[in-house]
Amino acid sequence: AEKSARYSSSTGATLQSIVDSLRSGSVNQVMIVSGAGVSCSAGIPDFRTPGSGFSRDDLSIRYDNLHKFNLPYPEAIFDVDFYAKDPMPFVTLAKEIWPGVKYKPTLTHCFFSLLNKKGLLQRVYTQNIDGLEAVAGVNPDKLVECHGHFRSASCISCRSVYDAELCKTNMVEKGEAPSCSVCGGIVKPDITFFGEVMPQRFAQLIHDDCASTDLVIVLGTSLMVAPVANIPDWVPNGCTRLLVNRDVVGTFRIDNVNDVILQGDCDEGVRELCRLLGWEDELDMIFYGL
Ligand code: CNA
Repeated sequence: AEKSARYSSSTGATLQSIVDSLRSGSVNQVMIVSGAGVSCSAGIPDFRTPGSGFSRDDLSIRYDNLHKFNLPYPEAIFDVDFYAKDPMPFVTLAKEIWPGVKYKPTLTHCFFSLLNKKGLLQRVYTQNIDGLEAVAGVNPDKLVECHGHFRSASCISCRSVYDAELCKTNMVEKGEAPSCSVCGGIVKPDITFFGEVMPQRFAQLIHDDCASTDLVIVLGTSLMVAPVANIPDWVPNGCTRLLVNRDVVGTFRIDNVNDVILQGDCDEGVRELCRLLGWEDELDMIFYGL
């Protein structure tokens, strides 16, 4: 794995100042903003990393069954109009990533859980739909799954609720999208596709959370999908922002006084942070105890 390559060299926030403020308790409302990169080491590809993403060639490497679908572009798999015409690419993916079926949380998910356990977690805003935050032990009230989840399902035409267990049986065991018993439309789990409205929970919490957070940590996201991409810009002026990512993304800059950047693999960055905090053993206990 890559070593975390860069620390902020500014006169403002540093990795050490973050460690000190977490240790002293002067920072205790930590907001996490995360994306597909935090699940890569679990074996779930992200959208954009070459060689492991959702491009047609990459899909054929990762998923035996997906290459035959000829997705016109990677995001089509989460496009509601595309799904209406051809549900099979998403059904095939859903079969793979349905929470509890195949994948286990990463060290980074366990870090979220550790913050929760220590009473320092304000909220996790995740763009992921793999459910691995909850599997790692993050409390449901600390979690905002910005792009939905697999625990409920509905018809994309008339919005009637469809039994989530039945949806799972259809998709995971039979490999097909169920039809709505009310209108005959196509059903899907309540994963927010492009062109759909986000879960209300996001709007209910984001304003107050941004106003009261005292540290935002952004991990494993390209910050390219709004509105989650804008969260790091909504925190109060002077709030420290830590980025743990392979790429420098969004408005993070090495010379911003409030920004600290750990460029590289997020599991490595999280381990480094926990080592400095003296939390490494507890982190490993959660990870290896799962
Ligand atoms: P993205 O656009 O694919 O960006 C991922 C980011 O993470 C990139 O900047 C990568 O460089 C970085 N990255 C990749 N691996 C690592 C790693 N090991 N350590 C550190 N950084 C890494 O993904 P986003 O989440 O930003 O895009 C938003 C979409 C992708 C959301 O709507 C998701 O639902 C969707 N998605 C989710 C999953 C999932 O649930 N696991 C998987 C693939 C896509």
